[in-house]
Amino acid sequence: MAENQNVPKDQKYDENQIQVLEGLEAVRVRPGMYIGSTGPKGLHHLVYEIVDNAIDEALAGYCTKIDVKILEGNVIEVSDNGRGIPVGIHPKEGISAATVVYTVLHAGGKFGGGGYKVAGGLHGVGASVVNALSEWLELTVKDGKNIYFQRFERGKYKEDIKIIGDTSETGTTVRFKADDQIFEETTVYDYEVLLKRLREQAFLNAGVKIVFADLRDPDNVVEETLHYEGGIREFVEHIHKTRGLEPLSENVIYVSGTQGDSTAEVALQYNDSYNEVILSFANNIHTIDGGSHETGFKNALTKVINDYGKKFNLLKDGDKLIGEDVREGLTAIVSVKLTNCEFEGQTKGRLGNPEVRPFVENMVYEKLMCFLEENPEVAHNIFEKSVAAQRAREAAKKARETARRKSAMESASLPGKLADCSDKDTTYTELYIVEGDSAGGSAKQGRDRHYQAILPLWGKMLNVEKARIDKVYGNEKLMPVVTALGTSIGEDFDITKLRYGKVIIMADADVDGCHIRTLLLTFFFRFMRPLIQNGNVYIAQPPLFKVWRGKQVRYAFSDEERDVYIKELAGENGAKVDVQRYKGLGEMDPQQLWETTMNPETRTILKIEMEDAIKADEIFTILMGDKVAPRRDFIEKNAKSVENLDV
Ligand code: TSJ
Repeated sequence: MAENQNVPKDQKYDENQIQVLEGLEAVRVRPGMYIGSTGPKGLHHLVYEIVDNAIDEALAGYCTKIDVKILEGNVIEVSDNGRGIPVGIHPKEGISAATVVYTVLHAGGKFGGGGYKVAGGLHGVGASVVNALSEWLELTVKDGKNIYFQRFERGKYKEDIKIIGDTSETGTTVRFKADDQIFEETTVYDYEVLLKRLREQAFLNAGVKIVFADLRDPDNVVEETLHYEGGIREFVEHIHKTRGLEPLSENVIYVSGTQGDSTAEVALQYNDSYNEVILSFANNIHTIDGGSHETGFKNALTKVINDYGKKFNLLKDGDKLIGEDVREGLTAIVSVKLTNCEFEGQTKGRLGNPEVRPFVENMVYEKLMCFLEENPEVAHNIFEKSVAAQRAREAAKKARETARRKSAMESASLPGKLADCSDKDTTYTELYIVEGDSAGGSAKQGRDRHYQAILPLWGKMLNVEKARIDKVYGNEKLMPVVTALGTSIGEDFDITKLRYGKVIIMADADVDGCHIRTLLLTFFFRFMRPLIQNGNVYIAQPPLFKVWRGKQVRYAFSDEERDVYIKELAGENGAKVDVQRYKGLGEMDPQQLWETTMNPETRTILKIEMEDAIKADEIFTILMGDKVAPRRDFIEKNAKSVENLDV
């Protein structure tokens, strides 16, 4: 091949090529360092990374539409009608700038003088990382004159970028296939996961139009246009609508401001629930653990409602609303865009930048105060709601004190049904929360009583959705969990009092089990959040099948695994293999339960992350709320997982 690009033209080029290949090789050796994981999360991250670049072009004002397609074979295609990645020779690298973007680490969007002010990319790793982790990637650029094309395989290219036709259009198209050598678990995309994130991006970048299509099944093509001129205002409306929550005012309140190159915007609205939903973003990245922008917003909201109350003599002297009071039933989106974001914490989920707190705090205080003064009716509603929350808080305090007195009288007795463990060291003690008496019985007999405690759950489900925290104190299903854990809840929560290092929810794989998991996770999320943030909560993974031939036994956790074991045990001559499907934990004897689900040497347990808890909380709101339409939508969408749910 005359134009083989791996044949050096000069010394400088040769050095560059070696560096490039070493760079991308590093990505393939440690993909987790660049995209977090090589599981489904990392796989979906590839798409975000590419789409973010197209969104940057849209935000720069050069592109009006972004197409995202899942093609047959889980190939992703992202195209925009922007200017097209520059194809000219990069002065430093000596090759086309577009090629640089795909082969040099951290080159995305930042090359040349025309870089963007606000760097995109989830962690800004860029297109080269996607390229390195793709079995193949094809780039097409249209510059209004020519169509350019280049193909890469696992980050390497044989041919330079070349003209393959002419055009009067402009834009960039990328097609790639994730490498199954890297993404060993799966290279199959989840439509709903991508949809959720693309929709979020469309809300966060008002006016950007994303057309998302799933073309994998020709008989069932799905397409959705995500285009919100109202931006994060519509995000708030969307949350209320999909969760079946009734807004308390007609319009979403919206405030925004700029400081230097930074911008901040906040949209908020109250609803008829008692929950707080605040989603914060920095440079379009969800800051799941909040940070300075979220703190600034919360401080401003508390101050503005208190000051409004004082100013208009609505608040009695010395009375004060606290943050929890003013956030009851609030849905808010906080979005900041900065030239330089510092993400902190173990999972980089918190915005650090200290200067952002006063910026957001002052902006929100001033603009929200103006709004409240101009809209006294809305202001009064918010104020009344906050005062009602304050009263409920007082009532909860009384209930708490009663509960405390009671537990003191009962010498802090543990729940009667708890089968406690004998050891106390939380580095290895575990509490299994088990639904169902028969499963509870097996678990008690099967456990290692030195470090495993069993708490069977009984009693009626509390509708946490419509209950404030004071109701929890009287609930017969949840109180034993609270007492067994020893931490108390809400404001009183104290992780140092936690009696077990791991809290493991063990429930059946059916609808009731799903219900109880959702209830408990929602409960932990709302009333014991640090327990989840600290990584103490787990879900047990009982097997779905027992496959055996004589004395040879295998346990399978999926249909696929079951089939593999059947083949394996049947051997060459296809001997008879028995299969039992476990309908519930109760069908396993204590020894089986120990072997498959409880023995730390052989079991799998799933650690709950904040995202899982947030999802459970959303599902819970939908399932328990009193609106029918969102519940029906949810069940229709999730028909497979909640087949027999009877509502
Ligand atoms: F990142 C990527 F390469 F994967 C990618 C980039 C993927 C997709 C679907 C689109 C894009 C992209 C990049 N769309 N538009 C652009 N624009 C530029 O790279 C660009 C164009 C012109 C100028 C200029 O200063 O003239 C500057 C830039 C950064």
